[in-house]
Parts: sequence; structure tokens; C-alpha cells
Amino acid sequence: GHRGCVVWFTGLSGCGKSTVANVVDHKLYERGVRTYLLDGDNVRHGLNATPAMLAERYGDEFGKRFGLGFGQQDREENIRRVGAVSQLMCDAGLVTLTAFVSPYRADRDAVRAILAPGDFIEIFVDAPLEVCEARDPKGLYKKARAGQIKDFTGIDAPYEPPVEPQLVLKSAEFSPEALAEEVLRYLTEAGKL
Ligand code: GGZ
Repeated sequence: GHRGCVVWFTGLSGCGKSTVANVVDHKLYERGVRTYLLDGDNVRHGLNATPAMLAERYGDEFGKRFGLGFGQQDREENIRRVGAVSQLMCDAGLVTLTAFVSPYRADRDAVRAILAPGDFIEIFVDAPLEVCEARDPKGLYKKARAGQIKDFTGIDAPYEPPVEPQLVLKSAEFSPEALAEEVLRYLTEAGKL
């Protein structure tokens, strides 16, 4: 069978990372490729639950110690854990898709460093902040602008774009379907499928 790899989507909240990753996931399934998709929706409620979620289940002290929020250190730990899990899934031979904001270059580079050369495929989902903010699917930008959410990426927290991504997807200009096809083309040419 084929070897695993980690297809790492990074970009602002609302840029379309999860949407494109989901389309890629479906297309790979149709081709019989074994995949797993990690994103905020399945990771930040379990493995990397927030302090508030853990406090509710296990008490304040526990939430404070083990919960992960959105400050720089907590994002670093979020990405470190996701990277470690991705490494295991890659070992198991899965095409592992991840969709996290992952705003810090050093954190993404640290994930690349624990994988075999070529196994980390960094995909920059590039949409202007104005487009992401106009979409605002969860109303989070609005809250961030109103000061109700602190440390929001693009508003009062940084986003460091990849320097040499394997792929840049212009998600304000092309459909998720077209972008997913670009990803498949890349994976095919890179010998990952
Ligand atoms: C950025 C936040 C924040 C803050 C909550 N900053 O559009 P979404 O909702 O679904 O994607 C965002 C998600 C970011 O979680 P990640 O685990 O991907 O972030 S990181 O990689 O930086 O650790 C957004 C929501 O959670 N969210 N607060 N302050 N995004």
C-alpha cells in the first residue's frame, strides 16, 4: 500500500481550510485511500478541549491545568499535540489531513521536523482577511471586533503565512471543489497517492 503523509492546511478563521480538507477527504475516500481528518471541531472538544469545557467536566483546577485556549502558548501546545497525533496516523499509513489556524511558523516547522522529509505537505489557504471577516460563519470576527473575544487571529493576534508552502490555495477566487482537485493533483505528482 501507499505510505502515509500529513496534509497540513493553515490559514485564517473562515478561510475555508476545513471545507477544502473535507472535500479532499471525500475524494480520497472515493479512490479507496485511507484518510483521517483532524480539525478544531473534533480536536478542540476532546484531546485539546478548552479550559472552560474541562472545568465543566472535571472542575476549575483541572481546566486551568490541562485546557487549551488561544494564547500563543496554548496554540503552540495545540499544534504540538496535533503534530504528534498526525505523526502516529502517518505511521499507520493514513493520509492525515489537518485543518488548524496554526498561525505560528515555528509551530508548523516543529511538526515538519518530526516527520520524514517530504511527509509534511504545507498548504496555505490564502484568503484576504476582509473576505474571511465578511463571511464570518460563526460570528467570531464580529465578537473579536467588539472586544468580546481576545487574541483573535487577524484582529488582535498574528498570522504568520508560510514562507515556502507546498501549495497556495486562493480560496476567495476558486471553489472548494476546484481547490480540492489542486490538492489531489499535487499529491499525485508528489507520489503520495
Ligand atoms: C482564532 C478562534 C479563536 C481565536 C475561537 N483565534 O473559524 P473557526 O472558529 O472554526 O476556526 C477557529 C478555531 C481555531 O482553532 P485552531 O485550533 O485551529 O487554532 S490554532 O491552530 O491557532 O490553535 C475559530 C475558533 O477556533 N476560535 N477563538 N481567539 N480562532
